[in-house]
Amino acid sequence: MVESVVNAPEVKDLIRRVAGYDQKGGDQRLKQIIERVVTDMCRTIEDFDVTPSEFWTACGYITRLGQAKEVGLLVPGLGIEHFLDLFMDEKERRAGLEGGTPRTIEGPLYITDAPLSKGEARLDQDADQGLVLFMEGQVTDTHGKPVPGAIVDVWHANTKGGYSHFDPSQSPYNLRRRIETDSDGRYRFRSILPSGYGCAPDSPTQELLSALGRHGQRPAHIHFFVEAPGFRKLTTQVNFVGDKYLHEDFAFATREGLIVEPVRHADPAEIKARGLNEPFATIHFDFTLNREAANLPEAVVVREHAKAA
Ligand code: MBD
Ligand code: FE
Repeated sequence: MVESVVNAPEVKDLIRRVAGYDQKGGDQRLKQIIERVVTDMCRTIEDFDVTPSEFWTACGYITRLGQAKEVGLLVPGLGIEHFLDLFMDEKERRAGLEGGTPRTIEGPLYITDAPLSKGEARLDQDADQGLVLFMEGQVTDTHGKPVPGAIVDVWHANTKGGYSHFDPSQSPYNLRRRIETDSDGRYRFRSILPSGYGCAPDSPTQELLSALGRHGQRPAHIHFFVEAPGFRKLTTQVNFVGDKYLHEDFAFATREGLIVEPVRHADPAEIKARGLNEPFATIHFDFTLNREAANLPEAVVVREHAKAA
């Protein structure tokens, strides 16, 4: 091709009108972003000689993705949710912020308003064969000072990799709790060790991943939001040493500082002391929160969440 079609004056003018530049009303920043996105789309079509049939195949795919409510699943699969973390990290660094527990992606399976309790909670309501887990730790500031009254909002999958609400076989709020830290900033909970999540084989998300030669598996993980007045909200997860997918996460969420080793306890006296009759695991994990400051980028992410009915 002699000249770029996208660069032709007629196309430039088309995209400027698409973005509403010839109109008084509307949002200036949105106009700029739409102009960029549409231009980049046209460039992709031109550079790869995308045929109309290929283009409409992609449109059909996006429609199915939305109908399956999987936009929030493909976004981490494409690494974009992890990129948002990297971008936020860099903006914080440029603003002089350092330290604190690393953030990592929220993912698409959070539910608001999980039961709230003080100091401790039991997360597992439904019968499951998972290894009993006791997890505890302390929330502190970057100087090690405890943060009492912080809310540790925790959610994770069952041993089949399913999350309550999204998996109708589980009871509402199973494996989801909010725990307020005690006067020493401590939280503790009893649950079961989760299994990793895998995209459903017949899902639109897996369809694209497979076309890229990729799997749709996550290592086992436990999600957290940690919030306290005067501190930056932390969104994070922990993963477990030795997990097959630890460094093969389809959502790219594994980070240094977030990998824990559950300690297995098989001593009969310890088992008895916990009121159990089988081995169990413990995890100690402390959260370090950064203080809020006016010059920092907004840490609270506004995002649509499901609410259990
Ligand atoms: C999950 O459990 C998850 O955390 C992400 C990011 C994607 C799919 C399932
Ligand atoms: Fe998850």
